Amino acid sequence: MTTNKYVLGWIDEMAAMTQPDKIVWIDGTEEQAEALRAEACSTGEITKLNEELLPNCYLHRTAVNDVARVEDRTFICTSKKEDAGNINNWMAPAECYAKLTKLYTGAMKGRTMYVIPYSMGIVGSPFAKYGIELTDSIYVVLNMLIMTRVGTNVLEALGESGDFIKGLHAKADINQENRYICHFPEDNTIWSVNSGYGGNVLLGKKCFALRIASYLGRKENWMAEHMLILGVEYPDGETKYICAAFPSACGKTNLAMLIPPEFYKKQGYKVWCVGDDIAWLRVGADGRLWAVNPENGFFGVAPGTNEGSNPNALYTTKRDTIFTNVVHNLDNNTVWWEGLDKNPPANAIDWKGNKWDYTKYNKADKSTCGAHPNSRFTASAINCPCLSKEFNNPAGVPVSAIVFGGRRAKTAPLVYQSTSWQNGAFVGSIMASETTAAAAGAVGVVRRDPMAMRPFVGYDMGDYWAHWLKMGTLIPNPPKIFHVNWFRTDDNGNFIWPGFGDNMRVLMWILARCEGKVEANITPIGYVPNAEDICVEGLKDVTLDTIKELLSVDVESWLADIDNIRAFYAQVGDRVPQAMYDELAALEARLNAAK
Ligand code: GTP
Ligand code: SPV
Ligand code: MN
Repeated sequence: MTTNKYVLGWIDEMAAMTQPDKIVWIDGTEEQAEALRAEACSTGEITKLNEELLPNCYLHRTAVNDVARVEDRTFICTSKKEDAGNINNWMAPAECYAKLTKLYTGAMKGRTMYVIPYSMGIVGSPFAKYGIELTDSIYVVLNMLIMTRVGTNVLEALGESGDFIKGLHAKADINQENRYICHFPEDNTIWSVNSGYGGNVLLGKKCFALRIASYLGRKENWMAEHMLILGVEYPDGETKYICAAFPSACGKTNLAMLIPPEFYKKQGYKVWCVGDDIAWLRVGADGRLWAVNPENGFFGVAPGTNEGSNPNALYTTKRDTIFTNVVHNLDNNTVWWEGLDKNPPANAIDWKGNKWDYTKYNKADKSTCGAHPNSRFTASAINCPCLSKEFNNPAGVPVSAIVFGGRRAKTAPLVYQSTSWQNGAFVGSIMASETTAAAAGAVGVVRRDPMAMRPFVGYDMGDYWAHWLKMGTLIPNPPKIFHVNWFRTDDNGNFIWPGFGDNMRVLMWILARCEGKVEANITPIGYVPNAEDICVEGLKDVTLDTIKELLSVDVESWLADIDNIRAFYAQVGDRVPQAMYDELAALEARLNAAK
């Protein structure tokens, strides 16, 4: 398939270590993919679903101990510890290579090593970066075929160059004690072992397109961010683009595919999805920031996806999709998850592979769920009904606004706008969110998650903030920066804001601000809308007073947060830019003045 000596030499070396029985090159053809699906079905690795109801769709269950990213087992292996920073786990490269070599040695005996040449971004475009993943999992191959651009054309585009990301994945025995997700940014290398789950093993995604890419972006003056990209088309046909960074399982896929409320639809507004998880951002020749989605599919959260919350995502999963850790409905050989509809299947298997009794389901007890809370669908971008026509544009789309957001029951208002790029970067640096099932560990605990990148920055967090500030000086016409929170709750713990499609109402205020078409109130934290400027037309339970409540800035709770932010900055350490401390001091002073 290639004569590239860097590729061939590296594969020889990895094969000598892992000792597969055979090596199969993935060429990107449908024939090969079909043969692999058949093989995986024959071994029970995947199950073919009802061809009439869900054509070309499959179900897979991962090991019970292997259902989410494992942040405590994820390492950034730079030669100097301080370059990985205090927020990342670090291991010396030599030590890590030695430790993992032991785990990889002979790990593919009796198995096949698949060689997946893939591109993040459109093959041949200036934005694109290439990778090769070696894996012993057909499930990984089938997912990578959906999530990235795979095939011989990648090898052709790579030519004889050694500029590619070397990814090695072995399932080994899925032993969580020996699970490691390790990044060697100085060697363009990723080693993953003892997992078979999503973000741990689809190495093009978080490992490459965020951790390694953020490291490269810092060196090359661009940005790799955990952001969705969407376009809002106005009735006159013009489209404005927004990037939004929310932590894992906090609403990126949902926002990226939103269907405008009736009120906007009637006027001719449309929303187009460019990406739902990762954005690569560069300064364009026109002085604006331009975004591409380096992925080719969606690895989306299944629970909660339904006809009301996200019909576009649901439609996208109706064909050519791999479902992971959802409920198997045995009556019609389809799938189900909590929040799909009100009819849980009576004859069903849960995500662990056991018979599932839906009558025992209790919302408050996650262990009674049929689908794992982090169960996912892997679906092709081309099957998405609201996919932007710019999806395959190698130049990307120009970004008008950057939006940060998280899950905050209190404190953060529905929306506010920063006062400058620097202040916006500060707003990103102090982001916080309640943890979700997307990563192993406790759920619902507020933690600081700067720019939604805490688990994904491939270097020191302070240096990452400095890079944000530097990018501000390199973009003559930068996007405006905002913060949103769809998750404020009332005293009974219910969400106050309806969210989902109605988030369009907030996006319209954001875009109006970008165009200087609407005034705002300056508060200690930034610009907050006049309540009348958030359109509530057609909303049942939301009045002007509700909006006022959602927009209120509680000075005391913000002040209470300042100490926590300061402690977090101290934890990030010496490389926190002075400008961030200046912004923090200025925020505190404004809050005190407003008391
Ligand atoms: P990753 O793929 O993990 O990076 O997550 P994501 O940010 O794409 O999250 P996603 O859109 O899949 O949302 C995850 C969860 O948030 C689901 O349970 C949704 O139902 C819920 N959610 C999304 N948008 C909203 C919203 O506007 N309001 C409320 N209340 N919940 C939402
Ligand atoms: C996330 O956790 O942010 C995801 C899913 O998008 S995973 O690919 O597993 O990281
Ligand atoms: Mn994500």
